[in-house]
Amino acid sequence: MDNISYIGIGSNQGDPLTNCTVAIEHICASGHSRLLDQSSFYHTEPWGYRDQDDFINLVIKIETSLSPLDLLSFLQGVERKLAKKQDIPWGPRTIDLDILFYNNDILESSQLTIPHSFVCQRGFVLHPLEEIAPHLTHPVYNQTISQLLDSLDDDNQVIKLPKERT
Ligand code: PH2
Ligand code: MG
Ligand code: MG
Repeated sequence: MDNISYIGIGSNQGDPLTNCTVAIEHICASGHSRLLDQSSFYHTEPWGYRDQDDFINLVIKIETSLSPLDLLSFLQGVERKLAKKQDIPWGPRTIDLDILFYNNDILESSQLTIPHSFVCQRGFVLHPLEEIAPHLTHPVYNQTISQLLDSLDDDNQVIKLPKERT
């Protein structure tokens, strides 16, 4: 299990806090991946398609023995188990699990792009990521998460929830 990956988690359908928590439980129960760290939960305004409910977002850090593509299919399986519905691009989601980083790897294929293409443009990713990995360096832009957040141009609200409320 010597690969480190950061996963972005989001939900805005049903009970988003529970959906995110259950997704993390699935990841922990897998045997091939271990939870190393977890940000707070964040209440976030929808990015992209605006006419939908607010999201709950967070970021976790895991250790995994899976390759990037195997990790992707595992996470897609968890999304299916939680009955992900995805009719509108950037629209409502029961659960969305995105690989943000995988080691220091840069990977571009038809199935998977790592680092995730939109890490730098989205406050709902950068804020929780900064909480647990401020010094992590983006391998393409060679800037830390804190530096990327400083130059972020996204004014959608991102509100950190106090731990006792989650
Ligand atoms: N996910 C999307 C589209 N828009 N907005 C927020 N706030 N959080 C998300 O996780 C999100 C989004 C599609 O993946
Ligand atoms: Mg997403
Ligand atoms: Mg996704």
